[in-house]
Order: sequence, then C-alpha cells, then structure tokens
Amino acid sequence: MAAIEARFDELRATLEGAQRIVISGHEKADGDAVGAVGALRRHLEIEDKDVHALLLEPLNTRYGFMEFGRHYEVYDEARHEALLQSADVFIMCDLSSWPRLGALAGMGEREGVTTVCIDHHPHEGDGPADINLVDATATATGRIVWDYINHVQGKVDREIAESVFVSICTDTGWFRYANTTAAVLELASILSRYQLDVPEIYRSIYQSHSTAMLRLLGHATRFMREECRGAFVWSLIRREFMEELDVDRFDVDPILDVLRMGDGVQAVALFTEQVDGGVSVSLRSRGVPDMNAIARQFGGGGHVFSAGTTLPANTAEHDIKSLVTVIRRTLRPD
Ligand SMILES: [Mn+2]
Repeated sequence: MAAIEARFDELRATLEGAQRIVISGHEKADGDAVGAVGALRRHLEIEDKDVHALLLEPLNTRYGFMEFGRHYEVYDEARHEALLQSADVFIMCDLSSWPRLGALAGMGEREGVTTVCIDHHPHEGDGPADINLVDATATATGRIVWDYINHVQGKVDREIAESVFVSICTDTGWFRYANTTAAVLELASILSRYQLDVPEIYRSIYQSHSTAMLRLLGHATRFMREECRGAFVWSLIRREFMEELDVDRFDVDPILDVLRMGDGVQAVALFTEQVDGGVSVSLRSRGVPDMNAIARQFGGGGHVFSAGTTLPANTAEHDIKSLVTVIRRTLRPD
C-alpha cells in the first residue's frame, strides 16, 4: 500500500502540472475499464483540467445508463490527431500492454507525453508507462482510481460513484467472485448512497441480452464437454452458428457464468471461432488452475481466476486440444 501511495503523489504532481490529459481503456472496454476511465475523467474535470476520454469503440449499450456515456468520444485518427499531439499526459486504464490499446498503442512511443498506467492485471516488471499504478491485489482498476481520488481528497459526486460502482460490480461478477471482500461490499455501500439505482444498474448490465445471445447460450451448454468428472467444463462456438444467428461478437461472460453453474465445476473454457479461423479463448477458474499461467503458455494472459488468449488459425484445432489437456492435467495430475 505504501508503495502505491508514493505513486499516487507522483501522479498528483504530474496531473497538477498537466495542460491537457487524455484517458483511455483497453479494446472492447468492459465495465471496469469504462468505470475507471469515467471516474478519473470526472475527477479531473472537477479539478478544472482539460481532460478527454477516448474509447476505441462505442460504449457497450449495457453501460448506456452511465453519465459517462455523454462524456467520451470514440477515437478517430483524423479527428483526434491534434488532440493527441497536444496532450502532455496520457493515461491508460485496466491494461498493462500497449498492443491492447489498438489504434492508440502508438502513444507509448510518442515524444513529449508522460504516460500513466493504472491497472490491476498481474504482469512482469514495473509496468509499461512512465508512471505505473499497478496493484494486482486490487479488486478492480476502478478501485485504484477511487483510492487515488481519496488520497488527493478529491470531491466525489454521483458520476464518480456510479463509475466506480460499475467497475467493482462488473469485476466481481456482481459481488459473487472470489475477489468480493468485505472492503468491496463496504465500498459498494458507500457508493450506492450517491443516489445509484442499484436494481436498475443490474438490469441494464445483466438483463439486457438479445435473443441471439440467449440462443448462443443454449448452444454453448448443449454442446459443452465435461472433463475430470465435471470439474472442468468447456465449449466451442463455431463461426457458422454465429453467422446463422447473425451475431458478430458477443460477451462471453454470461456463457461462462452458466457453464460454471454445475456442481463441482472448478474451471471453464470457452472457445469462439473468429472470422479469420483463429479461436478466441476465455478461461475462468476458482483459483486452481492458475488461468493466467495457462493463458501465458498460449500467448495470452490475465488473472489467476480469469484469463484469455487468441489461437492463430493455422494451429487452432491443435491448440484447443493442448489447452484442454493442460487444464485437465492441472486438475488431475497423473
Ligand atoms: Mn479490471
């Protein structure tokens, strides 16, 4: 904690001297990325800073209830080049690798800009930016932003509370995953006092699926495979089925949540075929196996409980088998 507080002071000094600040999150921004960017943007706005939030894609409609939805722009190279040129601080939230910033990845090499990374994903080394607020023990990146705002005694309003709430409720799977600590519930209680409509937030994030999504869910459970007497469950969604449903991309979490509803399930994997024949992989566990370690063996990464990777088209079928074998062996070494 002491280490990150020293970094908080370093960040505060940098932000106080900044003229123009740009904040962004990773590709396919999830609730935590959106919440962290949203809370920090609003904090800096309250501090009278020239601050801009850029996302790589439009905000997922499930987060459409957020006040933040009115305060960000979708990054467009032609439109935002001048802004990036004139920014003296660039902050990346909820990721620790430049490539996951997609079209904004080049910010890491730009001259004259101080880069800041705020994240809770475990990774080797200090971090990718000039200033790194990386704490792998934090429940969510939004939690680090919240601690920062408190550290500098920033004013908290409804928009900040809503953003931080979205970060922590989504990264804990609506307060169900192993990272749901007493501290998280206490924070949720504090935040909900800022006139947050908690049931409505739940409905918007978790009960807003399309019919196609529900059919994908049915497909994934119907064709799921069980290994290790049901301790490991996995499924594969073929491209042709997605095309049949006219779905291009979808949120894997609801499907993973259903796959792990079975009694005794410790690990789940979902493989999704991509347009180019590659396969996107999402892995979840209850702590064993370490999904971050497994994903890394296949070129990906994440957390112990939640990780992912993408398998290249030419080796995907073979890699799926290897990955299933690795997880099976970790659960039942013999
Ligand atoms: Mn996160």
